[in-house]
Amino acid sequence: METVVTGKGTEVKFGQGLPTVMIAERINPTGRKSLAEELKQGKLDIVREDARKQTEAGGHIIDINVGAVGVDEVDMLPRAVQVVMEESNQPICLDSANPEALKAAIKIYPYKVLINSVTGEEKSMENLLPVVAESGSAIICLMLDEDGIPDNVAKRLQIAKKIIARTESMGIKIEDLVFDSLVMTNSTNTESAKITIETMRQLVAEYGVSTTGGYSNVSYGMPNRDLLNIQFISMGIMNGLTAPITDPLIPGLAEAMRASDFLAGRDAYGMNFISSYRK
Ligand code: THG
Repeated sequence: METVVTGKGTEVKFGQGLPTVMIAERINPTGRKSLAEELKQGKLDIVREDARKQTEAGGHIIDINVGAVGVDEVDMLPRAVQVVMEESNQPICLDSANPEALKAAIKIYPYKVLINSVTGEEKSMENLLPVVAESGSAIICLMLDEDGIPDNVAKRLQIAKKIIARTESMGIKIEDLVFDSLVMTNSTNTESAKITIETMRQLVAEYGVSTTGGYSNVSYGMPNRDLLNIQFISMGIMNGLTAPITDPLIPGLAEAMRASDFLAGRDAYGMNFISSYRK
């Protein structure tokens, strides 16, 4: 099973057994005052620069999140998409909780997009799944529902199964679903990272689906976040993580991911690993 998204002349494929793909997370004003300020003023210079830098650093899919207080996402998300398309041929991931903003952005993107995200909430599925079915997009599925984020593996899996059943009944292909088993900071609950990985492992064992997650969330509130993020992504890769949402500018991350792909049997004969050390 392969998930495919596209940009101008570019096709990005990911899935179980395939090399891990990076969804580049930097276009996101959360925790970034300068970007939040710029977006509020209707400017997109940082967005443009981040699209370029992340593409150069090997980001495969560019996540675009313009959600901040004082920003009209219905206006700004399509404008940000336009700017990212000018700087990069990589496919994009539309990161918004606003269905109208997602629809407006999908309308102007002429390739196959990854939508971020639907949840197991009735309202969310009603709003977004018809859009996915109609536009032929792929979509990230968060394993939470009306009761919030479950603190255990079984409930998260139950929500994933509900989404699979619903999408199947609507003719949405399972390879267009990318499951997020929910990454929380491990600083407030040291079982948190383990629950995320165990949920993913069990879902992959049963369905062979593609997976993602905001892997940088794991290190909030901790020193040496880059180290924690790299380690957690590596652990994810051995357990079926196919496309983490992360910062491609983290020094050593791309190398660590290639090492993990090789060790997890996702890089036949180590060809990618070896060729990255040839001149
Ligand atoms: N799942 C899905 N989508 C997501 C998330 C998820 N999208 C948003 C988020 N979580 C993933 N993206 C980020 C982006 C940035 C950071 C973490 C996750 C981050 N930023 C630094 C901070 O806030 O301290 C600032 C970085 C900088 O200034 O350079 O940590 O879980 N589907």
